[in-house]
Amino acid sequence: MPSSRRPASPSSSYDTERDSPGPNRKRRRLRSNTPTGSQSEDDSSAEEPKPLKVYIVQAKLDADTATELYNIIEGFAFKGGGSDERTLQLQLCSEVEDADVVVTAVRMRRRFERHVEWKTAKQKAIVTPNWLRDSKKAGRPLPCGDYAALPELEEETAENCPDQECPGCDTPHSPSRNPRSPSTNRSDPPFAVRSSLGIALTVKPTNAAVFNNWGAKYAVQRASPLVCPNQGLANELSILCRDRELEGLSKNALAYERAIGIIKSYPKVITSDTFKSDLTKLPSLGAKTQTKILEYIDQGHVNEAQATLASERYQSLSLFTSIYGIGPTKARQFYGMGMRTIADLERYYDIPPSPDPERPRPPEVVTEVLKGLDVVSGFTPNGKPIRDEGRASELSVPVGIVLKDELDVRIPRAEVEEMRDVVLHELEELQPGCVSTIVGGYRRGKPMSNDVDIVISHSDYTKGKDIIPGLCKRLTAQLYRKGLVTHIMHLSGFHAHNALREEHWDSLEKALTVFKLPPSENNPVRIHRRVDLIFALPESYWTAVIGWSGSKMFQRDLRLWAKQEKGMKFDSVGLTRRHDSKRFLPKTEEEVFQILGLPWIDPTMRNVDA
Ligand code: 8GT
Ligand code: MN
Repeated sequence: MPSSRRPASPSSSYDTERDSPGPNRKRRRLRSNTPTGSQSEDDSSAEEPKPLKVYIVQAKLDADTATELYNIIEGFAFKGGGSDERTLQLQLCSEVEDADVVVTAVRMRRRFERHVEWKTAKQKAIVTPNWLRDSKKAGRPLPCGDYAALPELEEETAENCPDQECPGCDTPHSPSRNPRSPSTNRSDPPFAVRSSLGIALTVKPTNAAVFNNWGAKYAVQRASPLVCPNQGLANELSILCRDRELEGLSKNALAYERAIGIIKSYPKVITSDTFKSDLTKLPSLGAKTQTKILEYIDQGHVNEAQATLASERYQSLSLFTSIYGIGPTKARQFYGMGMRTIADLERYYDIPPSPDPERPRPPEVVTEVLKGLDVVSGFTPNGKPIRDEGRASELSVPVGIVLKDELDVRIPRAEVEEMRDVVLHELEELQPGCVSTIVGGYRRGKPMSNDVDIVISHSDYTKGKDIIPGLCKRLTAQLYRKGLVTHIMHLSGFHAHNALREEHWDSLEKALTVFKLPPSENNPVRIHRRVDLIFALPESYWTAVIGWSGSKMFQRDLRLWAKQEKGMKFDSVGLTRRHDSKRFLPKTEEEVFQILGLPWIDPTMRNVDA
């Protein structure tokens, strides 16, 4: 709303929240004490009622039923919230482990076990499709026990049924092992639309017409939700994609990435009919990929993906590359030397093993082992950067190995926001008036992130040009002195913008760090997390936000689209016309799309990667 805009016109360029209501803004200020003017989606979760997480077992569902069920979930994610506390809030999961409720048409244990491990099944409510249909009719989640799909799990299903604790509902069963916060106090902004994940979108939602563009050539023309109706197929193909990456076959990997992108934006369940009528017409789906899709339609998995998953080589290479500092080439070298497990790597680097070989090192042991390693933090003990450019301070492989278990733990949204608040608090001390947006997977709606990415700039368009250079290093040094940043993996200086330079991600100032929140009453033990801080001049802010919001494939196609269709160059630093190097200075995120002649795609629909 206009009254909450910052007065000067340069700063208003940061204000994606021009539609944002006063109360939200106040809350945000209180929380971060920093003008996070551009943070648009992240405020929602603190007071959001959590949606019910639903996983659909596709086996035995015909295409119409599957589409019907996905539509129910989509419908209730979109329309959920508001002041109606009876509303059903649903969220589709791609992994059964993440779900509260599993919907299936399979009624026999033996058959069901082919799709979900029994151990996992016992911890969920396993219901028939009618639970979803009837809950939809009732406008609230009905007791799962009445809809148990498997006679063996009737009791568990009743017991594991999450209670949405909506005061208006007369839910016959309680108490719940999964208490959820009531939604009574929440007054949603009238414009707020929910993404398919139940996360409030305060940026403009993607226009409905874009959802029909699934046949378009570039991913930036299509809407790609985080979880799609053909997620199982996308996951299978992503195993093959990963395999090609690990083997250094980047061209083949890219072909799979493109196929996955198409599947991510295809809105119906793929069956032999829809495959024939729709997908065979797409030139970007090669014959090999088509065969794999047919295999999936036929048997619910892709043979080669399953064989790859089971192969020792794939397992070791995936494991090795999950360590920070090890890429596919190094991983293949280790494999060639006969190494297969993390224990092999630990012996090679002389790292003391975990006290309990069955479990990861506890946090205090991690800290102890790190102390014993020759760690290059990137800073002197006084907190002075050792070198300007990243290389010298890059994290060594042994540190990556020791941190692996902790860095593998995914970060829930609330903790992402907590880290953002801590970083911004320090930044405000150092330099008032900064603006920021949490980007990366968080901004695309991922419930759990692998790391935290924050793009930072200054609200004063003119003074920002002088304020931003060097600020990255100053902030990182301060965070390091305070023990919040424990390691620096990369700290890059500011480069002048070189409009036509190719082959680089970007030349923004950034610090790729390992971060640890201070202990709190509720969380006395904290673990290491990855945090990337990216600093952009005011004129680069929106391209940086788009660039770092991902997903990777969305970015790739954005660059390709700009180059091939518009004669422009897009990267996180800016938008330039190729023939005369004219630079555009977009003042909003939407303007970047407009300049590029693209429909607006909101961040939750940029999940082109599986
Ligand atoms: P995740 O962190 O939950 O795994 O998911 P993510 O947030 O999508 O992945 P990320 O690896 O943290 O990268 C965030 C986005 O930043 C990527 O989608 C990519 O498009 C963009 N990006 C840049 N520059 C760089 C860079 O130098 N390194 C990386 N890793 N990503 C970059 O614009
Ligand atoms: Mn990230």
